[in-house]
Amino acid sequence: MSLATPDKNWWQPLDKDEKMWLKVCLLVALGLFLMMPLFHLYGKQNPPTRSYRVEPAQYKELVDKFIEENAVRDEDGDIVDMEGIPVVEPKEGVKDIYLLSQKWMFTPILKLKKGVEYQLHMSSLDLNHGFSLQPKNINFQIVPGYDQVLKITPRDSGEFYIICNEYCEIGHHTMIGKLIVTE
Ligand SMILES: [Cu+2]
Repeated sequence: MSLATPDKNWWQPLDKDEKMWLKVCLLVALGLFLMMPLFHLYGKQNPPTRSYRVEPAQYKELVDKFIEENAVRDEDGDIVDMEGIPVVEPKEGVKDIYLLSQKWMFTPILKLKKGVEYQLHMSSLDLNHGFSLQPKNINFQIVPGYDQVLKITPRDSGEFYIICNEYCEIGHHTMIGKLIVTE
């Protein structure tokens, strides 16, 4: 009956029920709006608050240096011949740790200690990538040209997978990294 004229003058002053529902909607909207600043102040998962402009090549140098200084073995267990993805265990006192994403891998495999606070640097060499830590509910965007620093303290030990959740061309579905947390 969309062609029929409404049988009431709907633009006349609102009746009691309508006013009540409008107030309910307004309160819900305000509540959701306030969640944003509250999550920022009290939430456990917040976006990086530090980010810097960085040239991809420059960032690659930082990652290479970090790997060189801290690598323990590659993913196949080789200690000397590091052809695979290196496993990096930050030395005692090293707070700044680096993760590089590029088509279609994450380097290195980070081996962290439970309960230790780190500054995780993330950037990309080529396209936008995603950092989704499984099976945890952590999800960030990795953008080329920016070094985004995330303060993290692992609370659980085990092996976790990093999945790229930003489509990055043909090999996107194979882009999986690993993060190890030891006791
Ligand atoms: Cu990707």
